[in-house]
Amino acid sequence: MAVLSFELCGKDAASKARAGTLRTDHGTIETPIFMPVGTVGSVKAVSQQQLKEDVNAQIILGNTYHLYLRPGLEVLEAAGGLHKFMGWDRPILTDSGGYQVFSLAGKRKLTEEGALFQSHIDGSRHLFTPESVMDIQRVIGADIIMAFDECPPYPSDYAYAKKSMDLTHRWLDRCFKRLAETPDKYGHTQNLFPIVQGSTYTDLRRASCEYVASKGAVGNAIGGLSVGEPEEMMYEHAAHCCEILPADKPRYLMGVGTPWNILENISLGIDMFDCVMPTRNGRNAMLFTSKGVINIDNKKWEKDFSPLDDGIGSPFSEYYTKAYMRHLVKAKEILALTVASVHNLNFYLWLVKQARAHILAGDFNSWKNEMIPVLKTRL
Ligand code: PRF
Repeated sequence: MAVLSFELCGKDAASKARAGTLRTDHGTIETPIFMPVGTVGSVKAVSQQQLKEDVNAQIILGNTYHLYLRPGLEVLEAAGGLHKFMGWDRPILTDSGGYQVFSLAGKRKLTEEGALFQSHIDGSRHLFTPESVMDIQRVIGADIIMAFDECPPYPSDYAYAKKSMDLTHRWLDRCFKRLAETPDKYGHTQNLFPIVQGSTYTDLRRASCEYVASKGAVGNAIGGLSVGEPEEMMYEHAAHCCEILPADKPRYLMGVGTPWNILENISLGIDMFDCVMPTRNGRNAMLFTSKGVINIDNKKWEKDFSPLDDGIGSPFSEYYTKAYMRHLVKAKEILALTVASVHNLNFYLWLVKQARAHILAGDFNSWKNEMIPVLKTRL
């Protein structure tokens, strides 16, 4: 059908923050946006109904690496793609697998051709190439698909970072070529986002942004940040990349981050985020709220019958109390995982919605500066 379009609808007065509308064949996304992570075609502990009705997620993320290994392409193709398989008719983005190969797989080897790796599930051997990763993402059928890249670890020396970035650029050309040679499979358009790399070197980041921008993609991503470097360094590189990447295209900062990371990066001109933090930390008894961070394991919550969070306008987060949530965790009830994950996602989606409203009102920057110390408070 139609390629992704992006329309800017407002800008903050005192920062680079923007509000926009992203249109895909599976619906519209209001930016800035946070995308819940549904690695294997499931946002862990959260049902698709809850994602729609409680969280109101506008887009979710899946992982090529995991979906390729399980359930595998035969099942996904027979299902008619991931949207149908999981029963999700809103937009989906898939990460390309490069990052997961390096963080999860057993033995792996990088060559010009691609990445050889051993499955973390059964040890079987596989080769991902830019071409195969495009073909796999065609079968999965996400609305936004990511280029195959290498995310160098932090710290990386300059020579390694440059070699890796150059390889990512050559892989990017191969991704675009393969995508152009293969048709959309399921009647909706799949949109390829290239990924900027360059580790923590300003000149490499510049070169990578310029290379990526020259491709004229409908959206661009920044990878290789939030991999252990100091937060200030992440902001510095994100700001630099935002200056070079085209202003009229959405910018996606991959794998970020804490609530305050998200607000800071919005102020620099980032539009899209994903992170396992709300779900993973939720499963480990950490709750993000509009008043600060809660470790629900703590005895201080034992008889606190106030709502998880009454500041985000969410009936779900007002329904359950802190004392009850603590009890679920202590009793190791599986409901604890769901309540914590749904609440944390509610909070993240509330946060970006507030950010958008403040951008449109023109007072985002002062709101952000007031919010950040509150969000960082340990309750
Ligand atoms: N590349 C890809 N996915 C990613 C990253 C990356 O650099 C990151 C880094 N924060 C998260 N997810 N393909």
